[in-house]
Amino acid sequence: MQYYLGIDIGASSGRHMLGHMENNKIVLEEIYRFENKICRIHEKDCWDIDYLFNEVVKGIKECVRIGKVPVSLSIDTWACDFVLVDDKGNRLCDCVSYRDDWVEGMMEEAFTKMDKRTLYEKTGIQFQKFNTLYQLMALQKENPNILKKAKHFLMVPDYLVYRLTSVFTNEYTNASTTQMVNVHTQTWDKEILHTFHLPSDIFHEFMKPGQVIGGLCEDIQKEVGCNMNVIACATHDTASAYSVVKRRNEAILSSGTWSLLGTILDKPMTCVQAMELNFTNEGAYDGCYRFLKNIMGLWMIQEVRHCLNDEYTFQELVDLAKASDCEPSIINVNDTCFLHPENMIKAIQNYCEKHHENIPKTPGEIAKCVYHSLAVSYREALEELSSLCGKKFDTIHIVGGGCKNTLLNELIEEYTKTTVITGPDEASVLGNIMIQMGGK
Ligand code: LFR
Repeated sequence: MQYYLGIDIGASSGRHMLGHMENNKIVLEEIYRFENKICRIHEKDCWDIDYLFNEVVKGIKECVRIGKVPVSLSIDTWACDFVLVDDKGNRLCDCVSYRDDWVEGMMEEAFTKMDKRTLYEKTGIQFQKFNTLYQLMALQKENPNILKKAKHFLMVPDYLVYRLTSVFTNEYTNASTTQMVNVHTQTWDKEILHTFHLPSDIFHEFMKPGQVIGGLCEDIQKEVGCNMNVIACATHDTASAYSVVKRRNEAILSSGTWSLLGTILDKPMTCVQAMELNFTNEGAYDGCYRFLKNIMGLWMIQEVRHCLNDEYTFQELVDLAKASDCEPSIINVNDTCFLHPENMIKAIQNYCEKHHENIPKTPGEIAKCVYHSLAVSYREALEELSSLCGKKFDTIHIVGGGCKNTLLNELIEEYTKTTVITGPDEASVLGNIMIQMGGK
């Protein structure tokens, strides 16, 4: 039996899943799961990258322990975040999370160096205040020496791969989200790097999904007790998730901590309208483009749940929302006040007060407000997608953990007047494994 190990790390958890072929179908088996969360490190909201690496290794060991040694592994994670490494392979900075506010004001400053239109025409990337480019500007301001010492710029999966293999590489789909990659040539944009005083030699030539990066380095081989190939999948989780939808011309919603609503295009769309609606053209696993919009997503309800001391399960929150008979208050989930509020419930209530909506109070009312508002934001994004692509979408294909939320699926059908197709829920890890298997 040939096993392939997909390691998928999201903002709230990571998982190791083994995949193998059985009767022409990929069978997945969960081997190991671990928690992930934003931690306060050196007064910033960060990912504990050393902890994540240790968990990666623990999960590999678990495969060995149960006697299912994979032929290869690949890692996918969220995008935009990075670390810098020096010539000896030492990490020079913390892995700051895209939710930290160190990027405040950077995007506006960027436009004084390169105008917004040029940046969009070149990269096709949406304007989010946490794009890697703006994070690098924040770092430059705070501690310019770090960039001077840096020899390697690595996105989160690139860094984990480096720790496993000793190979420095940048994988294309994740790099495409940095807003420093030319969308037309699919290479680092030299003019952007130059304009923003970024040393071009720290950015490596791209690995494309499917390429073998190398074997495990000796130390890791000793620790886990075997060797295997490390392969570049589409290391951006959304790119791996989108890769499982084989039908073209469909609206796709990758539903997890973020909701990513869009479609696959053969050519990037960088017109003024696409820029104004803030659609992004991110790299897809096969060289095409994921033309999509970021929507705040299930982060909203995850944070509501934390504010309620994790007393309710997600299903209980769904049930309470269903049972609530109030008119749902509708909020703009994409308002930046929801990106990382101290208290999500207060943020929702303040927003409602400011916008003359009824203030939801009970857990059921709050959950109802979130689910209805998400569905409304999907409707808006779908309408924008239709107008940009010049066609109507009759179905939305929902992949990722969020597709198991039947209430949300019903609301999406109701608000968007489309048919919802769901699954797989483990889309990122399945995409990851399919790419390792050679795109089966
Ligand atoms: C989803 C995701 C999105 C990206 C966001 C931040 O997990 O990767 O695609 O915009 O996280 O990196």
